[in-house]
Amino acid sequence: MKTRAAVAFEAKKPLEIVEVDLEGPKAGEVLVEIKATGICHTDAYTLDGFDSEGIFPSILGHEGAGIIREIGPGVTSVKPGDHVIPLYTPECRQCKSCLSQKTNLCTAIRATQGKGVMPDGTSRFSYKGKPIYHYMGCSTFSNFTVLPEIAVAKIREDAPFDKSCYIGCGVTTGVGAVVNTAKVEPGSNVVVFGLGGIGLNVIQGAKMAGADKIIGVDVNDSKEEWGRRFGMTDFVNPKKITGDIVPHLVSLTDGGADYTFDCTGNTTVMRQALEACHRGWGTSIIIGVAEAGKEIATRPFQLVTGRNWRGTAFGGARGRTDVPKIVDWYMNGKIQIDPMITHVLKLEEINKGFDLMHEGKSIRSVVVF
Ligand code: NAD
Ligand code: AHE
Ligand code: ZN
Repeated sequence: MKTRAAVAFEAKKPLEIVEVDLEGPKAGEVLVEIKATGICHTDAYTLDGFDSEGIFPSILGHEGAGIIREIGPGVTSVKPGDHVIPLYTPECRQCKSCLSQKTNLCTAIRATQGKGVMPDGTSRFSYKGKPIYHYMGCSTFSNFTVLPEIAVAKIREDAPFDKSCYIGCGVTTGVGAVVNTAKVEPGSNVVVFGLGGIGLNVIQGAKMAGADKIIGVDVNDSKEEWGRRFGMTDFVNPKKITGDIVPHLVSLTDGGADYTFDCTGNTTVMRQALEACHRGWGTSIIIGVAEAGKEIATRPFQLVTGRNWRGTAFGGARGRTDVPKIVDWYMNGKIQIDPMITHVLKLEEINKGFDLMHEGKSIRSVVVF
């Protein structure tokens, strides 16, 4: 079939809207009509050439929601008409990682996913006879896409696509980092670095978990109002304080934070986030994705004296199990999504979504098909 898609033909070039060819689902795969997709900073990072796994030409996008239109042989867990959220972190429930119950990082199809192909080693997308690569196993910047059955979460049908798509990455990543990875306890002091599409969800997760102080850090002053809207109690712009940010945060938190979260992808910030943790127990969670080649550093003494450095992908969520529950949280009013979707765009306007993100003018832009 033919489908409209925004194709990343080359790094650092705007996406081009073209009609691509899409092969139908093979065994264990499903065809999904994408109804809406968010634009996450990770898409921009890959488009900008910072992703060591970035492959071109490809169809980016990993934060979508849509409807199953066709299933391949052997598919049993979903059927045409089901509403689903594509999962860049699938859940096969059979691999060593899934069975361990210690991680959400299913390994069933990770190797082929990183190479931009389906589990059989081939792409379903092509343009003018040449393959176009998949991205993060999702490629939601296409009106139709093919996914392995283990990489879709079936969700309730009354959830609006233009909001639920954000659960495909940003919401689950931010809220999940708090509840699944850090397991923030009531009364905790929390510091969130980077108040964008992920950081604001960390804030709303921390508020939901009963955190006491929730300090937001951002270089963009306009983010203060955003943070306060979701439960932030204090705001720090590192450019506006005198002296180093770490002692400033340590004094604001009576000796250091119980939990800090990096939602910037900046390795200097990651170090600050660790060092702003309380001696003896503070835990810093890395969410941000750093550019290829970047490394983190700190004095080992920071860890010897009891600070913990951890990371999280997709908020530690097991997609097929946890995503439908997060959709329920949204539908029941336990978490907010609507105010964070600042821009709704047509596919033809998708490059504007990237510009708004780089200019710090959006929280989440959503493309509706
Ligand atoms: P975003 O662009 O919406 O937000 C980033 C925010 O960080 C902005 O408000 C920006 O002003 C702020 N910022 C930038 N540099 C800063 C600095 N030096 N100090 C303080 N604040 C700074 O991006 P997003 O969509 O929220 O994504 C945030 C990061 O999370 C990205 O690196 C993205 O790739 C990553 N991410 C990771 C996962 C995961 O599973 N681990 C999932 C989604 C996104
Ligand atoms: N491809 C990059 C790594 C990018 C990365 O860490 N991605 C996160 C999700 S970001 C979503 O917005 C993730 O899921 N990581 C775990 C995994 O298996 O990719 C690189 O450095 O090569
Ligand atoms: Zn993302």
